[in-house]
Amino acid sequence: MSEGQQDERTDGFTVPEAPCRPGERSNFEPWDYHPEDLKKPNPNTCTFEDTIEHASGLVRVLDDEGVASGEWDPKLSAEDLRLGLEHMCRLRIFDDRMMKMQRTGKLSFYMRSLGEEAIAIAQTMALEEQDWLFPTYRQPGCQFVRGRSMVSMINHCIGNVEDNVKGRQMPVHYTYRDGHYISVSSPVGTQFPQAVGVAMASAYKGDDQVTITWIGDGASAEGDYHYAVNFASVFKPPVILCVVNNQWAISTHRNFASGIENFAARGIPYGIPSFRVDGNDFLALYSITKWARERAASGMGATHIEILTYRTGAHSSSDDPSRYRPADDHEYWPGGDPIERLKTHLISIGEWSEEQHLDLEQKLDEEVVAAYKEAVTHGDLANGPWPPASTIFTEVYEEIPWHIQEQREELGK
Ligand SMILES: Cc1ncc(C[n+]2csc(CCOP(=O)(O)OP(=O)(O)O)c2C)c(N)n1
Ligand SMILES: [Mg+2]
Repeated sequence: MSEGQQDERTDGFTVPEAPCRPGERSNFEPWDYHPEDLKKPNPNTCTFEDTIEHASGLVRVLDDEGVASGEWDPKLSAEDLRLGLEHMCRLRIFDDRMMKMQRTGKLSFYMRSLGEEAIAIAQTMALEEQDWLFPTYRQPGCQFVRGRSMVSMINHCIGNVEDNVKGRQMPVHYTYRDGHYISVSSPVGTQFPQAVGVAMASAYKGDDQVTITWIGDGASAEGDYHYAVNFASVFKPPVILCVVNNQWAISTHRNFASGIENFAARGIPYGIPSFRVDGNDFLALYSITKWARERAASGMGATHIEILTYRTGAHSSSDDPSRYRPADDHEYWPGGDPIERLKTHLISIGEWSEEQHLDLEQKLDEEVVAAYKEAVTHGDLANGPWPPASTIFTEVYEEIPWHIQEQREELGK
């Protein structure tokens, strides 16, 4: 990708400038990465030196015409491919409806995964059921793969009496214990060191759980990222460290978060095998995650993965990206759209059709509408019922500290 605008250098330091601003023409350079370019190292012996090319290249399976090839092709069954497509479509349609709910005052806030659906879906499908997921707010899709009901997700977004976190979290900051999906944190980045710690505990206990975690390009500028990667480098626990480089951190371009364009390469000096993967290629994401899981499970330690993608939608329902980037920027992203790419692939191998796709979309839309109707039987945002105020004081501390107890008594709850 070329950096169009000039960084500003003042008083001996540099202030990065985004390559493209509203009204300008997007200038992503076309990708010259092909599925055959990068070999698959042996996960049980691979060292960081074996991945130097992978950290600066791009692991891909699907080419621009939807043809799968190369060593990273996971050779999934048509059934699994269709399931992946279904979950991605489910997430997109769910997001679309929920965003409309937010716009009509039925939810207070919302965040979509638009353009990034392949990440949570493919990567969770590539893991085992017992594995731990430490997501950001941009990977709610893991929960569909792990079987969470949509009604339960909507109950949380509304904050009604059936919200499993009883209104303590913002909407889309899900937690899903049965699916080993750890609570999304509003302060970004905290999940990275926590995930490494949990993976260390798994190694210590000798259990068979692998941990995966994601962090955004922006949040990877925080200390949390660097000390998590350092702990992973030293203790070599079974963890998969993913940096989702979607080009933006709200209105801040990714060039504010790293002095080098290549986020994957930051794992190399830590001695961790590091890969850059096409984040809109379902098959490549599945494959690299399977590889990293196998490596982790065999006691070889961490894998560091930069997932190269583009945040097609706004950061959240509170953001207006047309203020800071060209409105049609996503249309020029060289990785295209993850759903279209898997759909094209399935059609090209004779395992899907446009008609089936339309039927699927209709079925999923009905599923979302029915789930919303059921959720509001447990209370809506305007009228409740909501969790009782007394729950502010319960279920956080095992023993309530005196100052919280004092506040509770003051409130008379
Ligand atoms: C510690 C902390 N700092 C700032 C914020 C405000 N904030 C929320 S999301 C965000 C941008 C994160 O961007 P990135 O890490 O790239 O993730 P993305 O939203 O692109 O998935 C910021 C600055 C926060 N929630 N927590
Ligand atoms: Mg980002």
